[in-house]
Amino acid sequence: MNRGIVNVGVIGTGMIGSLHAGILSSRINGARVVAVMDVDQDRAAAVAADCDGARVYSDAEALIKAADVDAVLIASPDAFHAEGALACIAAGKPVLCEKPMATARADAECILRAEMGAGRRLVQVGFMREYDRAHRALVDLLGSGEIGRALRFRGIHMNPFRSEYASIDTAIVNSLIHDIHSARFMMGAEIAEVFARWVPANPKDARSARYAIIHISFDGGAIGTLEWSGDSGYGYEVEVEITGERGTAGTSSNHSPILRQGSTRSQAISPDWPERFYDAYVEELAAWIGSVMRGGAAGPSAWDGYMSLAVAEACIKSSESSQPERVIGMERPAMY
Ligand code: ISE
Repeated sequence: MNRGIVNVGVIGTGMIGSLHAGILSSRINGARVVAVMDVDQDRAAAVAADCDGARVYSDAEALIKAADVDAVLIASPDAFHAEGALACIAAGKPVLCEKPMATARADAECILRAEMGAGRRLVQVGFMREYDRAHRALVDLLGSGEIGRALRFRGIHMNPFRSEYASIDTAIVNSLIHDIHSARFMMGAEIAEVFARWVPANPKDARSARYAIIHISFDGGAIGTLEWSGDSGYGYEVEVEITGERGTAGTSSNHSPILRQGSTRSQAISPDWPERFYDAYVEELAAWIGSVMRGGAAGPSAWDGYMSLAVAEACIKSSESSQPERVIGMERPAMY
């Protein structure tokens, strides 16, 4: 690391990779994007041009090993996250790995074990809701004891249509994984059991997913639901509501004005996640660069990446068995 500047390599320059690269080069003091990689070289070149002429790579491993890359941001398609994170740990480089950390619990366990072998945290997982102001305010309120012990979690996650939610499996591993993590971190307890029900997007394809509700039970007895849509028909919304012994509290995230006009009362809703969570991404990246400068990693850890996949695996099992399923995971290692 050079004179307090963290040189970042970005792997994957799709929607989220280009958003991260743009924020790193324009909003984060002390960060510089020096390399980008994508199989689509034109797309990578366009992002590099906006990052002060960063170098363009076609090979992720070469970017990770480049001598002037201090830290790596992985935003490639989900199936490539695990191998990228493992290569970063092997190279001793801090990595912000987009969610999901892997696509299967077994691969997440390899990352966890590799990081434990390295003896220090190098991995931060891109669960950016931890940096969202509305989520933080709710966590603070719970922490203050205002509503007492949390008894029930309700997560709402409405998406506009995107073709990648082809099946309930991808809906769980790519999208509901955020809600799984939110439930764990906001309730401060692990999810012990899940029961997945959903409505297919295509009645002729039972595993296609339009609307899902996952019932969850936490260690310690609290319960909850994660409600998800892959085609809200109106835009993007994420809300959380928690009921405690002495009251119910929820996130308040829509700050658009309420407009009364022409016998109508209306309020704009974010079209999609880049608009809703832009500020959270800025906070997330600022925190990540800060922890890299201090020589470590903070925020959502490889343990969070691993446990969220353990819960996701149980959700998929429940979607196949039509039964509640226990979450199977290892004991939390002392390092986390
Ligand atoms: C997307 O990949 C994200 O991470 C968004 O936050 C989430 O809301 C969306 O469903 C995912 O597809």
